[in-house]
Amino acid sequence: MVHVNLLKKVMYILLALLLFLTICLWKETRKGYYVSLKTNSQTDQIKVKIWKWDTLKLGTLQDTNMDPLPTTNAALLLTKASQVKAKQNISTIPAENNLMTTLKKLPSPLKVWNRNSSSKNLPPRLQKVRKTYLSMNKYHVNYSGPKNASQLLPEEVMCQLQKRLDFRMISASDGPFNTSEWEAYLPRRNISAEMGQLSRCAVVSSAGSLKSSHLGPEIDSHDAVLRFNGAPTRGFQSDVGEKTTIRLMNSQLITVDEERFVSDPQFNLGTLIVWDPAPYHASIDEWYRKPDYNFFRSYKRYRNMHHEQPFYIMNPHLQWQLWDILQENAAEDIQPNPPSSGMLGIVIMLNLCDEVDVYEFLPSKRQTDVCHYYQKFFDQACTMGAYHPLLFEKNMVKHLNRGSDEAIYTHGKVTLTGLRNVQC
Ligand code: NCC
Repeated sequence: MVHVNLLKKVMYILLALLLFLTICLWKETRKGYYVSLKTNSQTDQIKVKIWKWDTLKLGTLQDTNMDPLPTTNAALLLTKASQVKAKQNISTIPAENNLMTTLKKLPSPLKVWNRNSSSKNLPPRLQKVRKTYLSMNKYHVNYSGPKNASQLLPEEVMCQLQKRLDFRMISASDGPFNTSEWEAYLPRRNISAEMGQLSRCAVVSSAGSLKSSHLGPEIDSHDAVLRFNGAPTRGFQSDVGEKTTIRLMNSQLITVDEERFVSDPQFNLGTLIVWDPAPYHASIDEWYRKPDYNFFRSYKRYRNMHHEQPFYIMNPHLQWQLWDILQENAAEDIQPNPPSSGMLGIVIMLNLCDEVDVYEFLPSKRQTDVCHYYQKFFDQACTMGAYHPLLFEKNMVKHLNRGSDEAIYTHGKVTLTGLRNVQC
């Protein structure tokens, strides 16, 4: 009898402990980036993600990559001051502002992305991952150009993007694709002719911070919307909208998840583009012989089923042309791996549209450790990068932003000028 009572007590204690841990975990999922510094050790324990194209363990981030911005109420009061700052591409609201009395009464300052974010401010584990990729140099990068030689002005960087990026997709005239078989598979029209001249476009990152954003109607108000990989709209319309004009996918998705890719109707909408990591500055022949993921079979399978849907293969040169520009403008060595789908999608839309709004690529006030808005797993590397040089991509996008810091803070929104409107 004594034994049974003791067992009961132990079970109650264990149940209470389990309940406590569940509540802690739940609270962690709701926690924003701005308070995450205090909880690094907790979040470390719940890291569950394995990174793409590799199995390196990831870490937490620290908030030195974020510039201070006043809290929402104060942000309204400070709009003018920060707009001036935004024009100057300096994110910090000056402390000497006479609204400081108001600010003092508000909670500690909140932040937006700092365009000079350094890998030194990443948590040790992410720093280690970056270093491992640097020494691994899987794609044989032998870059010898300038590095942050002189920080270019935003307009100068835009000119670099305009002049040096080749936006052509693979066509039947490209080396190994020059066969009658491939000619039958590849879309006949080039992508610019297919899409036409677009005015206002939206790029929707897959970040967890889109959850509860209510940005859906705003996103859908654009002429064209680009989404990534398997990011769904169904069930998330109020936060991410439902319009999908272009879906950019990595080759891993369509190869590894082939059955889902060919059967899930969400992929049957809009124009599809697939990209695959290629060796640094490799010829199309070299890459074709040894793609990172051999996605050609699943590409053909999908094309046989949906021949009317435009489906392009990205020319592998684009990823490294973009990478070179990212490296040139970074103050340190960036991961020698291709840019993320996010950054590639941004430059595709810059090429097709007059103006591009990018959502939650630079995190808003909703910043969270939840990786995607459509899944429940935690990984701060989704935002800060591990395999992809995301940190440096975000620095560049912040540098190019024509919008205000408030728009980043409230909407996670960055506004960029389309490349055809850039005077070089
Ligand atoms: O996660 P992913 O990206 O599909 O996200 C698309 C783009 O959104 C931006 N993003 C995402 C999450 C977040 N918290 N912050 C962000 O800024 C990034 O710019 C990102 O590129 C990819 O780039 O293709 C990636 O793909 C996934 C995965 O392969 C696909 O989702 C298919 O399942 C990779 N994850 C893994 O391999 C585990 C991810 O590394 C990069």
